[in-house]
Amino acid sequence: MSARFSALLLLALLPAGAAEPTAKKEGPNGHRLVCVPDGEYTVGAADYAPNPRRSVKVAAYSIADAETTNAQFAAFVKATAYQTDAEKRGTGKVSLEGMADWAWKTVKGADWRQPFGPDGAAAADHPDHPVTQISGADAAAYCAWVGGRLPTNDEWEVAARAGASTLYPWGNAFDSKRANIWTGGSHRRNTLEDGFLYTSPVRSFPPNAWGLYDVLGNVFEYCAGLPSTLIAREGQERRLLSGRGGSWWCSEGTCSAFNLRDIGTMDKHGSLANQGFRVVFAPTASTHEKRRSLPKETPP
Ligand SMILES: [Ca+2]
Repeated sequence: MSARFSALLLLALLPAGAAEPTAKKEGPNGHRLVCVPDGEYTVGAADYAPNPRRSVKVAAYSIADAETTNAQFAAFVKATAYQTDAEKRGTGKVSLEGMADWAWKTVKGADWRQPFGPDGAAAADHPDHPVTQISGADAAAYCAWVGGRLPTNDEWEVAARAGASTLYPWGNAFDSKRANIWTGGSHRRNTLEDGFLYTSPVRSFPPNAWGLYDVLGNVFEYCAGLPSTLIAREGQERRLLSGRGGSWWCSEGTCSAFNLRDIGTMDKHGSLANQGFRVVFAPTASTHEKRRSLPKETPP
């Protein structure tokens, strides 16, 4: 076999999307970015109609290695005086330990500053937790301010998989030490197997192979658009956005979407204590380039 032929054969055998992200870059407003090279990647799951296994092409992009935090959202609000949907409405939806499975209640005064209402913990006391009570519109507004946007479903899944074709980034068996979900038979009681009742500080669990934290659990992450496989009624795509990765509220017996294949749906203007987001930037985003366009109030 000639050396040239051997080299061609080797190239043909390399899997799609073999290029891997290099070192992280510092992005604006404290975001640490993983740069994903353009290429063809495998997403979805075999014999799974809502998200079938297929090859997708994505252009290069950078994605935050963590969910957007209370501190990062606070910087946005300080600079812009932005009011979230929950603040305008005066209510947010809350689920607490002791409530029945699937039960959520509408709480007056529950918004990103007080995700569980006036009687609950204040976001200001948990700056490194993911911001919640964020609607899709709120998430998009933050992304625009910081010079980014919400990920597409393909972008989210490519980065969350980091080359894995399994149900979880680490394999096919769930491991409660690797993600913050709801552990226990029901929402009446949480066994705290993963150490956290509600949200956890971002980066509390091991990252995936490309260095992304909390791709599963902690908060549901908005993605732009709604796949056609999930549109049950005409016009739903105008009202709903997709959400990925599950959250602290997700349990085996309720929302079991804490995996790489399931795609949830969330109301664009809904505000819940388990909804947050992760930002995507152009591949060239860097601290230097982006900070010049940010308001002066942005912290270093
Ligand atoms: Ca938990």
